Amino acid sequence: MSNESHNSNPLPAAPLHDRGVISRFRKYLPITDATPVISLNEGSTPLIHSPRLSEKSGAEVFIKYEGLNPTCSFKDRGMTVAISKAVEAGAHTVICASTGNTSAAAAAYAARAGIKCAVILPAGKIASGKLVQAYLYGAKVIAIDGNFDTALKLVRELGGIPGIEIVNSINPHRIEGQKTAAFEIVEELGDAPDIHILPVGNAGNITAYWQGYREFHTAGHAKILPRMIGFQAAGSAPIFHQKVIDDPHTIATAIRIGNPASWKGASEAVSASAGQINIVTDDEILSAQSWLALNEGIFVEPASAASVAGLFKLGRPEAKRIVLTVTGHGLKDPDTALTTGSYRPLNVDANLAAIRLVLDS
Ligand code: AN7
Repeated sequence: MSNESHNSNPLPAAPLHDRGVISRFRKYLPITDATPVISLNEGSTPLIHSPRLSEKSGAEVFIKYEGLNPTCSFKDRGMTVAISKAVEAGAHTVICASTGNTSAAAAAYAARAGIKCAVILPAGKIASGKLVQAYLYGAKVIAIDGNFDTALKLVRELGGIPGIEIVNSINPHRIEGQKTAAFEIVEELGDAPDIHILPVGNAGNITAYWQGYREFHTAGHAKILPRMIGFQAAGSAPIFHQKVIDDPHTIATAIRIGNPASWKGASEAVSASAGQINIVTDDEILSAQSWLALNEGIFVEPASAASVAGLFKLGRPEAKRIVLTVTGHGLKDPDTALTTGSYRPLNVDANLAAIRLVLDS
């Protein structure tokens, strides 16, 4: 076949092997010619207009659907940078504490890089979809009798060992990668939104988005800066209460964190942007999760639904455009939905008449 036969293809000739956030935003990232790019084509997630949330809130509402990253959470954006830099530095092993999604992303990118990965997790508190990812990607899965905060403390102590790199968000390369979500939003909307809402756990993501928005503002790509509004689960809300929570609890296990590593970054984002840290209850989270699936066809995990519950709590805030980040896919945690909802199939006889009866009811 001659080359001419492809001339009708309208797509630009981007190299097929080079489409992740590092290649797209290289000049804003700590990447040099010496950095091997470890990527799974993360990023470029859909920014989905939500007619029903727009109607309810009186603003144009868009959902940044981060569950459509390669490991089904926003963590992939930071992990491509953190693992690439770890390989550049000669690491043979990466390690992280996690409530689940970070461990899935670390394990996948380590597999891709051909290095080892160990993850330290609070025993019994990891959603099944995340755990099975860590196993399949080949990580050493270490479960401790303690919460995320204890796991992170242990990981910090392991970080001094040569050849071992920590890939929690205390690693600044994680934040660098995660800020690319803000870049994508500005690219699509042509500016920043008036308000950006997202769930807050360890507070790395709110820190990263704020950094991204500021950088694109400074570069002249965005005229405005958004108010950053973060939602914590009511039982795991150290930033909201301004004190460490020793025994955090919430059904949204991803954000079951009592002493966030990026507490300072979140506080800065909130005060510099005239934003806020607020809380939503587990009941509000669960009903927002099913509301979003039912009304917009978007299934997210409980922690991600904190954004939606948060917008409901804000009501009709002063804003023309609002972006909500939903951080992880609903299939990460099918068990919570199945055990808290009252879902069961309608069992009928295997004949048309019986099925028609159900359809008509
Ligand atoms: C779906 O995986 O902390 O405020 O160890 O998985 O940046 O911590 C996960 C956090 C929100 C909170 N939504 O983000 C981990 C972990 C989902 C998450 C958060 C997490 P940060």
